[in-house]
Amino acid sequence: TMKGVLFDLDGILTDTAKFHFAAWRKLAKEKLAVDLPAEFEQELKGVSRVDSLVRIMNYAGIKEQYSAEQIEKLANEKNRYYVEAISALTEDDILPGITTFLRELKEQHVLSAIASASKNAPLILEKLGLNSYFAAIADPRQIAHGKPAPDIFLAAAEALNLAPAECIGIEDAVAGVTAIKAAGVIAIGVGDPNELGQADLVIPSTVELDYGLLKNLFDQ
Ligand code: B16
Ligand code: MG
Repeated sequence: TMKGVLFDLDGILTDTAKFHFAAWRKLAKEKLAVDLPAEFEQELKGVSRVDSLVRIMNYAGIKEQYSAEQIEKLANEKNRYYVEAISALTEDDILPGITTFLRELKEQHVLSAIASASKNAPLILEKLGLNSYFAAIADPRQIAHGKPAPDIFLAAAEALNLAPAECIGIEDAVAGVTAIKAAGVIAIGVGDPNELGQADLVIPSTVELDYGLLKNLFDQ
């Protein structure tokens, strides 16, 4: 039986991608003299902070000009812009259907955990007022490889004391769906089926999420 649900955060519980991207755009423009095209937003979903910066530098062909320390410093700077932007988040920013779904899982004694690449996950959960629904938050600082590697989903299942095969993972990013499948977990993608085709089930939006849907998928 399904015993746990492993949640991505950005793009599943709340839509923070726009804040991440605005912070990267500001940093790129001000500190790197690089204009990021809108299409780049998609590419950075689920990708860790430093890896995102490296992607931006590679895109601009300037990666070789920066030391690891400078990269670290610039990444911290981006985070300051981002944290400022998300300080205004409230429960009104929870994506549609999520609170009802979390309540339902709790009633059914299915455990929920966070498997996010974001080091800001605890802060965001607190802002959204969703802390009490989660039995565990996997710590991205403790894992060797970010998404698309399976590490963060394996860590989230382990934090619930569950085997990966007892869980379902939910993601909005291509790198995230790849990570879920690599962990041996059943994957639900939220978004475009052409992009997230690797998932076991793709739904257009978070409103679709409910216990019955997950149970059917798990028992298939
Ligand atoms: P931070 P997720 C990811 O969160 C975001 O999608 C990605 O854009 C971001 O760079 C990454 O977290 C790291 O976030 O800078 O806050 O540590 O989608 O895995 O929940
Ligand atoms: Mg995401």
